[in-house]
Amino acid sequence: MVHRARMGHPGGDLSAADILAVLYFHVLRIDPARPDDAGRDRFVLSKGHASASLYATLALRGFFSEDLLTTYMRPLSSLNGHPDRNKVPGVEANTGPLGHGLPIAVGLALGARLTQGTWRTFVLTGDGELQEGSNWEAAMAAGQFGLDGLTLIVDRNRLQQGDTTENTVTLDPLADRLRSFGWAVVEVDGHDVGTLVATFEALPAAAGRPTAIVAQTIKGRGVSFIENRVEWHHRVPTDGEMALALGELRDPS
Ligand SMILES: Cc1ncc(C[n+]2csc(CCOP(=O)(O)OP(=O)(O)O)c2C)c(N)n1
Ligand SMILES: [Mg+2]
Repeated sequence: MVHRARMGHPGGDLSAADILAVLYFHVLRIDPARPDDAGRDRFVLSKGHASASLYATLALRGFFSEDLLTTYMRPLSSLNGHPDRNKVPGVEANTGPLGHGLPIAVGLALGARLTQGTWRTFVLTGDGELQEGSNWEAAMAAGQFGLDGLTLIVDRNRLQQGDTTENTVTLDPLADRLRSFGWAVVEVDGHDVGTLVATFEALPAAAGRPTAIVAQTIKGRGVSFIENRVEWHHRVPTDGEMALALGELRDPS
């Protein structure tokens, strides 16, 4: 999709892909035929620049035709660079400006409690994204309200747009920081599907607390020359790189 559009964020797409697959194919109680069902689990992709990953997942899960993916970021396509809930079935919140998904998710989780709703709320943020202060205000509120229907997944790939997170604004000790805000925190390999499944099945990690899953990931996961390379935050593959990348993704050996 990124190759065709000549735009996008392949590094962040690939680091989140395994998490999205586990969520949409194993965890979320959703029905692609009824994307607005009142009782559905809510998932907010806060790192909205990984829209290609979300759209591919939604299409494979049956929310819309895979053919639509070829229109990614074309003028008048519903598949914009940043997801729009008014245009794309299955998209829960308009995101892209970083730092807003967790505040929205806190509201959704609190809404479930206030209306006796049965839905659970999940939100995926980047790690660099956590440098936005709005996240910490929301994290404080979630801890205060004891929102154990809320799960934050942090895509902890240790890279942001131009450098490592730790060279920019240090996030560590991230797990301890979240714990000090009242969260139960689990640290996992964000590409180990078995571990991710077991972690989601054991939610909430502690009764009466929101859960944060700090998912250790590799930006650009699955393509050797993209993995851990900061420039691939928003580089576009050449035709040759595209063929190499697809070859590696099809045959990881
Ligand atoms: C408020 C805001 N500032 C800047 C940007 C531009 N931007 C898009 S992605 C990105 C880096 C995000 O890094 P991270 O959260 O670590 O995401 P990932 O590594 O998973 O791609 C930036 C600065 C933005 N989308 N929103
Ligand atoms: Mg990152």
